[in-house]
Amino acid sequence: MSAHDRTELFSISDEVADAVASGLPVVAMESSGVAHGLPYPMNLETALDMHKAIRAGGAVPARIGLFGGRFVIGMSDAMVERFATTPDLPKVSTRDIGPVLASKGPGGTTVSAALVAAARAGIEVFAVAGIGGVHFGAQHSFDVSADLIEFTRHRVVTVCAGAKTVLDPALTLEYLETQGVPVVGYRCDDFPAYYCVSSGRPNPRRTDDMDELAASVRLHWEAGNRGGFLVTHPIAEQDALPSEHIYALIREKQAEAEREGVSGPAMTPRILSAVSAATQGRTAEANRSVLLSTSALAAEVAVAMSRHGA
Ligand code: PSU
Ligand code: MN
Repeated sequence: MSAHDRTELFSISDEVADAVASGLPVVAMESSGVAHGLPYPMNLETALDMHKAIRAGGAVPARIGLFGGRFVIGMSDAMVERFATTPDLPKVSTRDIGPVLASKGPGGTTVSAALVAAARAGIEVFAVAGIGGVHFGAQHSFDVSADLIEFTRHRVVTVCAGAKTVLDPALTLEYLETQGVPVVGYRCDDFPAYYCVSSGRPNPRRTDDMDELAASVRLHWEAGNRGGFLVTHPIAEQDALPSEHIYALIREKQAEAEREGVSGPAMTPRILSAVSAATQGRTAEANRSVLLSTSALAAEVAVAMSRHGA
């Protein structure tokens, strides 16, 4: 059977399907960040370096995207390159899945849409630099990422450096608490903020022990919970950006975008690219660093999870 005939809708690469079937560690990733997160060719190099970091940690990388009317789980390097060079690749979050599949066009999955496919494929660990969450001013805009909703729906562990710096960390953590999604800092006290070490808020919990972490996840699920689990770990200190300066810049860029009428899914990419321009690309370097470090940690988590059985 070729990699593309396993099912109509889910095209799982042979390597990923075999690893899942054998209980070997697999780490899933989104593809929206490949298209919208970094400039070419840095986006391509970083995406492929994430795959290498996951392999070096002993797990199989599974990049997820939409292509030709299917969910592709375990995108080839060539397909990643295609996504990295497609201008205006549609950003696919949960609500967009059906329409973009029907269009048969390509789509970069956000964490939300990629989690739907990862769970369906039986992948238990997901890596991303910064999750989507509750935006500053959400009391008025109602802008809450679908990522948070999908964390409540799937038994997948997401390893991240907290929420993107454009988000309100306090409101994001409140939402996760309400929905019963555990947030555990691995060897860190503070809930990180993507390219800043700290969001200024603590992680609700911390553990320094990988086996205890894997056991916590298994027990969360064995107890009957159907949702996900967040593991956080910050960007390396030497690559991090100063949080006061970045938060001030983000407030300024969000206000500018709002004045220009930007809203909805365009908001996150818009603020991130404005901040990147204002920092002469320093956020791009930081983004690369944190994508690689969360990928490496996600592989460790996947290895520990597979030791702890399904
Ligand atoms: N990385 C970026 N820009 C992005 C994203 C990642 O540099 O836009 C995507 C991620 O896939 C994340 C999503 O899941 O943005 C969150 O967007 P929203 O707030 O619209 O749900
Ligand atoms: Mn949004």
